[in-house]
Amino acid sequence: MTVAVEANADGLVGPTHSFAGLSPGNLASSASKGLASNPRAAVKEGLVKMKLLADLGLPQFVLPPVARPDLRFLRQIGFSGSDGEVLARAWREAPHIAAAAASASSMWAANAATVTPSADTLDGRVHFTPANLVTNLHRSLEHKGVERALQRLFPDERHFAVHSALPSQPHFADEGAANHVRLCADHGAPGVNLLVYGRGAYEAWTGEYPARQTLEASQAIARRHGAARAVFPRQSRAAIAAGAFHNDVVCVGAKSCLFFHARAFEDTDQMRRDVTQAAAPYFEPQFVEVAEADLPFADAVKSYLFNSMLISPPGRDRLVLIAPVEVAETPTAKRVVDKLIASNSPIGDMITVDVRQSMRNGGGPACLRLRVVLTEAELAAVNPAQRITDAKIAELSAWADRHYRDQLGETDLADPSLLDEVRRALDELTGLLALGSDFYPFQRA
Ligand code: SUG
Repeated sequence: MTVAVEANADGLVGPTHSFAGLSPGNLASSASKGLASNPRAAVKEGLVKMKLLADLGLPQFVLPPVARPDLRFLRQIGFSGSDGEVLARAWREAPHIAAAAASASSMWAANAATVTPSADTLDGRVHFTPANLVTNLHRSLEHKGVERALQRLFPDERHFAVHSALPSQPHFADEGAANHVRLCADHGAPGVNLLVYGRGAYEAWTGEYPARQTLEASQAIARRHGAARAVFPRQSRAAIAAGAFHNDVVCVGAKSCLFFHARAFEDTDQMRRDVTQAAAPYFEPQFVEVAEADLPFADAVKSYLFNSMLISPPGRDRLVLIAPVEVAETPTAKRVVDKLIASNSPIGDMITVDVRQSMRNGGGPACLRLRVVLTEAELAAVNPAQRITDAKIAELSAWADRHYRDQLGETDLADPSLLDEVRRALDELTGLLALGSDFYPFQRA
């Protein structure tokens, strides 16, 4: 068996981080609509989490934000003139669209792509498909920039295959790794890939909130990645109706452990059978199911317990939850974790992180990271300038202090000087992360 490790690439929060209420069915996003955000605090919360993971011994990388506001998109829909004029007209005539064009939503790297590690692919490379995120306008604007960012981070085609997104239309609605869990005995050993979907492309969807992933999208990804041992469980309709817009809001897995709420899947028994069967020659899955009586579904969504990262740090024999502080503040969720730690479950510890700025938009610790299992040779081929070290954290914090505002309301988003501020910040970032001086569209113009 090849030895491999779990690495994470977190989305760096962009300077336009805001609360625009852009995601129906994401209860936190709707509840925060109109609040003033704090981009500087947001980017720092993310950096603290990245440093924690690096200190725990997991290779940690950072993904640059996509450039916002998206001037190309605004021009595509008919706004013209200088960049300043385009923005001013868009905010005046179509504020909802202007807000979408300004969103810093590429920070949620779990939606950047679906990743299949080399142990599970036909050609022995790590495969990435950027998510088309077609369900929400603001998110549908991310995938081209994300593809470019992934090419920079994983540049060596002998090890990595960075695909383009699936066709951008509702039949192939795809939200990336937020709907993917990989189970295995060891990271380098053959894994079972759960690709969780919300609806079929050809069925009528009558839910109040959108189901963001189709079965057809998940199947297409498994096919193009040459992914072995793929299973396709269905997310429960009730979970989507109650605010679980991605499966990673109610389920997380690591190694052979799948930790999930009893209401996460449409047919839990079927999911258990399919996963057990696919894993059969290699390992026995450990299902840690949390009952409604122990954790009401609303508390699961409020606390984001299942949006914890579940990691296996070197030197620890049980898994560790990297949970949002909201878990410690939600008595039912806290009790569930205390019980798991005290018993001899696969989960042996919890460390909480404060990512409240992201949480207010429905993004917990697991949303902020793209998990990538890498062998030693693959790890050596990743862009080293994007690796998180203490020095990189210090550089990025100082950079954020120089460029980020500590308050951003809707009127600030329309402020023409914000565009210049953002461009200065991103231009400097391309140097800090060795992305090249033509990385962003505004640098190529
Ligand atoms: O797609 N929120 C994101 C949160 C993504 C969370 N990711 C995972 N669960 N993996 C979304 O709904 C809100 C932006 C706003 O309302 O301004 C937003 O896009």
